[in-house]
Amino acid sequence: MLDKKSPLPMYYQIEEDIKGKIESGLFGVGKTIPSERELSEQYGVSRMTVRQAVSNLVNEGALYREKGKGTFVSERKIEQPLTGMTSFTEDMKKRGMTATSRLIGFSVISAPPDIARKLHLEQGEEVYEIQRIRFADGKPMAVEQTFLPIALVPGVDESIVMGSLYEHIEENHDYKIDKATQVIEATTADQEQSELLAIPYGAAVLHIERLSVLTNGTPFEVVKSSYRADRYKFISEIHRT
Ligand code: 16G
Repeated sequence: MLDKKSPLPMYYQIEEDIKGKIESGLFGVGKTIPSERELSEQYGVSRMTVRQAVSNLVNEGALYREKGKGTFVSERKIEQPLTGMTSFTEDMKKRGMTATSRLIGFSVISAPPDIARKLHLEQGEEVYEIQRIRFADGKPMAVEQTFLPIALVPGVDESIVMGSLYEHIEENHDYKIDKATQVIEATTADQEQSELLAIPYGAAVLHIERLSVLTNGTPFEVVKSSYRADRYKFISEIHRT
């Protein structure tokens, strides 16, 4: 099965082979893969080589280990294109999944300096601070902290943010959402995030900050979110012009 004459290292060939078996469904999601001993016999290589291949796949998120139980196939990551500006609710609908939210914070505060600057507000102007856990088919995907100027979008309440905020903004106000600037950074889960997202403390998290603007040029939201890096990847198409 492996090409011993190939310049590609053995562990790499094993990784590709295991990935192929995951793709084809031969190794099912949530199921264990064969043990190191079995794999080393099947591939005719040392256990060290197998361990390296498996560890790389664990680091990539394709597999996960459970102490004393073995190595399992992870769920496929959600592939989020970095092109259109969509809402969480729309993203899930497109994939045939159901979006739900748990509200963990809803308050009116005077805008912190960085938020006031980004939303072009005067010092002391009030914003809603909304904290939601976003779920896809009941599984936690992200924690979002949203800041919205009250003067621009008055009347937001807890029941509104349990649904789609973008739908509310576009359907209940004379606004059209235009665009956003987004910054994505790598972080690790702190204690709170690990509890909210049901991931281990220190697990990889993608921190995203979005500043969104209406078609009339007014910035209307700052969102700071933490996405599970084991469940999400962001894809961008780039052109060489
Ligand atoms: C997405 C956006 C978030 C926006 C939310 C609205 C990112 C990183 N975040 O989660 O900025 O507030 O959608 O979703 O893409 P909703 O309309 O379902 O409330």
